[in-house]
Amino acid sequence: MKYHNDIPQIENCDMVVGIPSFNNSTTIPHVAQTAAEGIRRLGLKGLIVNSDGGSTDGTAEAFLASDTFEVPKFSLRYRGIPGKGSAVRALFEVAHKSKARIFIMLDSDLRSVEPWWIERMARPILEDRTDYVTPLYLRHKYDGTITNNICYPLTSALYGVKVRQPIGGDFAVSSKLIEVFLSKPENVWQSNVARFGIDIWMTTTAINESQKLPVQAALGVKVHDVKDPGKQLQGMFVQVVQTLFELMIEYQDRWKTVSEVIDTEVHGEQPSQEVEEIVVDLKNLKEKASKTLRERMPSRVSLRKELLKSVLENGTLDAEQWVEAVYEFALAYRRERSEEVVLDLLPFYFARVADFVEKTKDISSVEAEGLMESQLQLFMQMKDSFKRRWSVDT
Ligand SMILES: Nc1nc2c(ncn2[C@@H]2O[C@H](COP(=O)(O)OP(=O)(O)OP(=O)(O)O)[C@@H](O)[C@H]2O)c(=O)[nH]1
Ligand SMILES: [Mg+2]
Repeated sequence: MKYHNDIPQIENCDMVVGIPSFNNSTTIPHVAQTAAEGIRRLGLKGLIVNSDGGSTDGTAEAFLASDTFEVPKFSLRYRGIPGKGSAVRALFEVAHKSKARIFIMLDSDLRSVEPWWIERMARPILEDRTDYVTPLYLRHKYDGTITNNICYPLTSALYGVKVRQPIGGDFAVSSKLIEVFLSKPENVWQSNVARFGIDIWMTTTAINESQKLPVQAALGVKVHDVKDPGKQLQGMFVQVVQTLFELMIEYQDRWKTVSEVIDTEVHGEQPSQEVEEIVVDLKNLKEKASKTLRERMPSRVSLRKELLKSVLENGTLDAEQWVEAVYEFALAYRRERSEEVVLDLLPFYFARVADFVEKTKDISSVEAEGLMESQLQLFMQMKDSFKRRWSVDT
């Protein structure tokens, strides 16, 4: 079947704000209204589009009923495999059709979005300084554990640009980069990119294929619907990490030439806001790490005994051991190209988070950021030997 979204006739405009959704009826009206106010303040001709996955709670209706004053809007039901990425792909098509200079993506469960976010994200593209803007949030030290332990340090170390929130969900993209995204082969949309892999795919593609560096927009705190890590995080972890590992294969000729990491420009001042407290059940997390490993001893990856022992006996893994494990799993993934390899990494990830929670229990979120930086340095230090092994490993 030829892929095709039912996109209505649309007039050309300057900016499209796209909102993917699945059962977000209580939060989406606020996101739509805020986006409209942001567009109005910029004085641009805008369009707000919801791409829904077949919500049963009246999300599309709630979106359409929201007050976006003079800014037009419509809601579409995307085609393709169910997932955030398929929803976003349809939004890329809308942006392309409308000839908008800027596409902005906002998550539909956002509570902390403000009208000024639109200007913050759009300005670097309006000024032709970049093709891609990532969010920079103030986050609690225990929030964003997939970002902190793998997406941020591995992406930065591999490709040489520090992007603190590569999978933050709120992005701005130039029309030129939208064309690059839409030119990718159809099979991309049969993979985890059609699900939660979309964010890391966009960011990695932007870093590698845009002539310009990304810019980060300071957006303050991110408040959104909280998920139950035990139930919902596993699927997301696999989808994100498998996509990341796939991209390592695709862009191997690029990351192999990179041996330094540079800072990424931040647009705007971070407002002074307090982050909400997050409580983690450390004992439970440690038990979960060792239990998951007992149930799933990795058979496709050769790991030093100390690493296994640390997870099995303590339910923790220090930063150095974690970096070693991640590189080892990346090599195994390249050999196997199987989701099973990524599932095998889960207990080590739980153990890494447990170790981080334990070591940072008495320090602030700002101080904990220092440990993330050291972890990034470890990814950089061990990259050389990883690269050598990648080159001989087939
Ligand atoms: N259309 C569509 N949208 C989705 C789907 N899954 C998620 N989304 C949207 O994608 C955005 C991000 O999803 P969330 O579930 O909030 O995930 P997240 O905030 O990245 O992840 P956490 O940090 O773990 O909460 C939201 O706007 C969702 O409504 C889907 O299957 N279809
Ligand atoms: Mg969310």
